Amino acid sequence: MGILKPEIECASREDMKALQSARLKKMVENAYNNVPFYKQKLDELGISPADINSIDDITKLPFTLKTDLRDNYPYGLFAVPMTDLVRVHASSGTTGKQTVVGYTKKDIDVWSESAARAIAATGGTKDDIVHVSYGYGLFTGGLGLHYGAEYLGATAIPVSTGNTSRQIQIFQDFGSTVLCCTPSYALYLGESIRDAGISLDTIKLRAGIFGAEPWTDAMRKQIETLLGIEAYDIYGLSEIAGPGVSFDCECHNGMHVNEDYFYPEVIDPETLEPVPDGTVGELVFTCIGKEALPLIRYRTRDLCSITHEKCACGRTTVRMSKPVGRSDDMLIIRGVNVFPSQIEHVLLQQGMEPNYLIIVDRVNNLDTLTVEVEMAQNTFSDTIKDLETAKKKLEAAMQNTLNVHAHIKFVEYGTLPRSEGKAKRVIDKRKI
Ligand code: DLL
Repeated sequence: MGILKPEIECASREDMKALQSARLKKMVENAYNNVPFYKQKLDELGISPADINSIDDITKLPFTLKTDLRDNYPYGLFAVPMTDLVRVHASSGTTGKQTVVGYTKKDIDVWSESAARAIAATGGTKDDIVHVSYGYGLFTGGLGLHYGAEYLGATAIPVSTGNTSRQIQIFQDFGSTVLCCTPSYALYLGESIRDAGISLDTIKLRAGIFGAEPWTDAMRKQIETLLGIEAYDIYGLSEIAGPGVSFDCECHNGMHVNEDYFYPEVIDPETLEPVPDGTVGELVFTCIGKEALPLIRYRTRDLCSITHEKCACGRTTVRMSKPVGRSDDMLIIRGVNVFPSQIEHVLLQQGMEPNYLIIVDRVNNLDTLTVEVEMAQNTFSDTIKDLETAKKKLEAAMQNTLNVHAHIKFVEYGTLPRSEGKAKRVIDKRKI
């Protein structure tokens, strides 16, 4: 159902490999000739673009890390001059600085087509009305699905996040047929519709495309019942493109990777050696179809497995399992990526003690973030008013850096657990 580009999505393994080999060769030349960071890395390893002739040569190439993007902030890894860029996006970095990504016109096309394949896989056509409730802005969710819908010729409604009653009114009045948002927000929307006593007969939604955070099959069933739709998974990360790196088909048996643009590998995060199909390891992508940011073997930190088995839907593209965790400490709170190191950075910047505890929970299907912070030893005599002011200031600073609300709770000096080894800074109470 809904295969947008059958010549690619159902290609034989040989044809796919030939395409990937040609594209890898071209992208390595681009990276080597235009990104000093890659020239230096390849020179150090004694590799030249001429050594890369097949996709199997990819293991000769070095890995790229999120810290490499930070060290070359903001534009240092771009392979094209700024004049060729038509868009930038950004995602959370591990400290105060964001990870910046850029796109040429062709890159936007590649990404839009990738997202369009995901919408088509739900049975989507130009007759669909695609209600986009992912955030619009530096986050890739909103504009990614928006351009995907337009690429398909469907009608995009750029609703963005929040204002739940308005979202529901738009469902009813604009005739939205496909909903795109985080799975936790989809659940919240479904419950709000139920609790308001609104009949599903007044809503035309038939499918949902949910991602940007982990979710379970149990959640899928709940969302499907509450909204009367079929729910599909979509995966992506800003560094590689945004939503549409891989997507769910009607078989719901792993997400099809758009591997003609984003070549996947799974490695053992300790030895960095590739692991066989079916074994969980860290997912690594090489952008073989992009011009502006040709990342080589980018370590996503997402843990999953892949399979090359042909899917019952007819597609032959590699499928990845739902990510089962991360090989770093990144948290995803309401779809926003948060690193504990960012929180620590803000606390120190604001002159606080580096004794803190991050507590993440899910209340009424919405994530909550609380940061317990120890007051300095001499602050016990502060008035409540002073504490309230300090709390507000800290909450504003957190919001600025994290892009998500953190509830600050001051606790008395010396009350947070001290650890003799690696400090346990995060308690995640969500059961995902
Ligand atoms: O979350 C892009 C996106 C937007 C994907 C909308 C899907 C829908 P980042 O903000 O860079 O990009 O976060 C990327 O989010 O490395 C995963 O850890 C996690 N993630 C994304 N999609 C899924 C998913 C967007 N379907 C990080 N299931 C990734 C589980 C996901 N985790």
